[in-house]
Amino acid sequence: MRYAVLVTGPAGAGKSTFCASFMTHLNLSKRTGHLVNLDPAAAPTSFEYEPVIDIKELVSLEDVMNDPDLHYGPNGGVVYCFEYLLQNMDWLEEELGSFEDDYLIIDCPGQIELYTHHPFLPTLVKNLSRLGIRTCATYLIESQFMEDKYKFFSGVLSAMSAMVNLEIPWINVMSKMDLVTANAADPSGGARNGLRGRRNIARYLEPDPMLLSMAHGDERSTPNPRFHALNEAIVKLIEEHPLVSFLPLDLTNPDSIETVVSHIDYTMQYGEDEEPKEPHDLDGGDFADE
Ligand SMILES: Nc1nc2c(ncn2[C@@H]2O[C@H](COP(=O)(O)OP(=O)(O)O)[C@@H](O)[C@H]2O)c(=O)[nH]1
Ligand SMILES: [Mg+2]
Repeated sequence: MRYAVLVTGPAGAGKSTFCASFMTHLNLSKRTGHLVNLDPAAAPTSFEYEPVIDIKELVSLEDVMNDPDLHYGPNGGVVYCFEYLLQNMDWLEEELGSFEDDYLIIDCPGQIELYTHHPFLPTLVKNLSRLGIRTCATYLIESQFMEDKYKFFSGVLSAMSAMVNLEIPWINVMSKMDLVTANAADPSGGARNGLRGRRNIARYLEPDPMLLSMAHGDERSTPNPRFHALNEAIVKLIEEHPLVSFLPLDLTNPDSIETVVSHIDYTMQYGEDEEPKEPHDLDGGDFADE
């Protein structure tokens, strides 16, 4: 059985950093993971691990932007790269073909339109499942989103939008929790962030829609009364569809990585239908070299 974990989320959420920690964690657990880079704009030096498959070998943002016939800026250029990959799925299939019992960690690009309306991810997922690869997705939002209720809820809505577009198991992750832990220990930093203590953090990890309709006088952003009805409607939507909760990820804490990886394994039912090997080996009488 082959497995793939899509690491998704907005730009700067910590996807590539998480992919590297994920690889390290698998190595330390004597498991093998393979890194796949699908970000055509990834910096060449940003890889702690060399990807076994790299979209940049098919098409890179740099090449597209330097192509005098195309006239693309960075955003149009990235979208062009996705379209190009979609039209050349046989390339990906060929690259994937050489791996049998695998655990792929797929580092995705951060363009938000990919998660709201572009067919890139749904098509990618369809192709992975056609190839018999069991796939799940993680969606990372950085903990700084919790500093501002409105930014946070726009993050929740983007996660929901990405989720409903992909019919695969899905795990939301609140990344960079090391920054929150540091601030929570420092009372002035905590207050500056509007995050006072663990109880408040819990209300973000299991999003409490009431956060949105409550006015805090000391918040940096006070709600505009004109948006009251809209906020109420969003609160109702989130209450009626409690699809989104977040697993905290603190890369400075190995237990935290372990917890997130175990949720990923569980959601993909990793290893559940691997054949038990010992009985066969014993029957064959030759188990010395296994
Ligand atoms: N403090 C902290 N910074 C992080 C963490 N993960 C990533 N970063 C930083 O956030 C920035 C974006 O990270 P990157 O992994 O490139 O994000 P991507 O765009 O989602 O791939 C980089 O400067 C990282 O060093 C984290 O867990 N804690
Ligand atoms: Mg990245």
